[in-house]
Amino acid sequence: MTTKPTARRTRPDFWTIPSEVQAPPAPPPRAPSCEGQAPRAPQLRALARDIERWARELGFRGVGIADTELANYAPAFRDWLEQRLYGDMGYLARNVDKRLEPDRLHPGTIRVISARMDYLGTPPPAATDLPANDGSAYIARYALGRDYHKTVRRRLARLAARIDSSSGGRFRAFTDSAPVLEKPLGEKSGLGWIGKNTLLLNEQAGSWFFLGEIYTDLPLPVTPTRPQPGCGTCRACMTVCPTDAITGPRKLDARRCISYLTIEHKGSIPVEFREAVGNRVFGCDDCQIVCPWNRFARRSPEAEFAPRRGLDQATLVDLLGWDEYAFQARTEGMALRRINYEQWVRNLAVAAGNAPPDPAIVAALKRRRESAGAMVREHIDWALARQERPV
Ligand code: B12
Ligand code: SF4
Ligand code: SF4
Repeated sequence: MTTKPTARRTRPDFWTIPSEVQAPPAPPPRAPSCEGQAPRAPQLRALARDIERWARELGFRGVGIADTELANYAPAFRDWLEQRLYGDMGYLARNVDKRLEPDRLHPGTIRVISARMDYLGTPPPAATDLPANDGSAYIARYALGRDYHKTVRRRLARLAARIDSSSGGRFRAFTDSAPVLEKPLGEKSGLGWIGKNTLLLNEQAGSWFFLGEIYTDLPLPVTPTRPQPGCGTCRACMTVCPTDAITGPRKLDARRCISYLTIEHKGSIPVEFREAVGNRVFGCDDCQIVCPWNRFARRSPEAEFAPRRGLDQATLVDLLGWDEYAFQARTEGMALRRINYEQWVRNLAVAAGNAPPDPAIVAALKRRRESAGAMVREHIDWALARQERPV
């Protein structure tokens, strides 16, 4: 067993707790810990149980611990990169070794604690509740409330602080912010399986949840994994995908995915995909809406994920009415800020071109056209041509 000082250390500089986070109350004194020695197996088992309890108290609905061996996932990941299915997301092709070997990202890491936070801020949709071109604007459910990066990171930091004050060890918390293979790590830690739609899902909650991780050098016991029911013969997500982005089970051509086209992609949305984008103006949920396991999903108890400003009911005319100032003001603190105003109007224009003819949409498009740059203007012209075509 390696000997590790457990005396109070100065907090390592890689681990920053957001200023709004108060240090959690110190937990009650724990089982005897020999000063200056690494925790023993029974203590680590007790700690793993405590971690699960603390995580639940902090709003995580599932937590698991895995080792860092990701070699099984490497061929699929490298193959995906070699085929350049990541489009403009060049960051995915960088730091590959750090993704596949967690201790290269955070030296000393031997365990990863994965945690799941449910985000449905509206009642779970039925499999038939797909977005419709009826003049409404569809925003993916994960983005209707507060930016999850802030919420999940803050809670993970609190969880890490709690573990630290109880046990020592080194920690680093992530959510969607670093070269981390979150879904494979979640699968390894027993939080579910990676479905054919490439998302992590499980039989209790479906897939409407975020993932976050804490990397640590504590030799915590790994969560025993049990057989998962998996997707079986279902292919509903592959069939429903409007752009045929799921090119095989667990294989996503991101360049075709509406989530990529409306969020990650900065330039023009290729004309071949515009009709299929429908009224989805930020992200896409179709491959989750139809997933039979999402029948078991529940609304999230997190008030922070409740829809803001009625955005779950927004119309295209409402949103086209926002100038840049309104966009900045009304999306403050939300994941919608992942895109800029130019992308926002671009996406609205595509949705407007797919909406039934409506003079109010035409007028709103023309108003936005006055101040639009070349890329956005081309999308607006495409939309106007479709709105004004003879019936
Ligand atoms: C890049 C990215 C995207 C891209 C690409 C998506 C993708 N499927 O890769 C785009 C922009 C399209 C996207 C969209 C969405 N995303 Co996203 N995204 C990410 C990000 C940053 C990286 C994912 C990644 O590494 N992709 C690369 C591919 C190759 O990896 P992979 O799908 O995990 O593939 C592995 C497995 O499928 C497996 N595998 C495949 N075949 C085989 C075969 C064998 C034999 C084995 C062993 C393994 C195996 O190995 C592969 C390699 O690791 C993660 C956060 C993170 N850091 O992980 C969030 C993340 C995956 N996204 C998330 C969400 C919520 C979404 C959306 C639902 C948002 C929306 N509503 O619009 C959509 C869903 C679209 C979809 N069907 O995936 C959540 C998913 C939570 C969950 N329950 O799984 C994450 C985890 C963010 C978070 N912290 O919560 N996303
Ligand atoms: S998010 Fe939409 S476009 Fe992307 S894979 Fe799922 S159904 Fe297809
Ligand atoms: S829709 Fe079917 S195939 Fe797709 S992830 Fe859900 S269970 Fe798996």
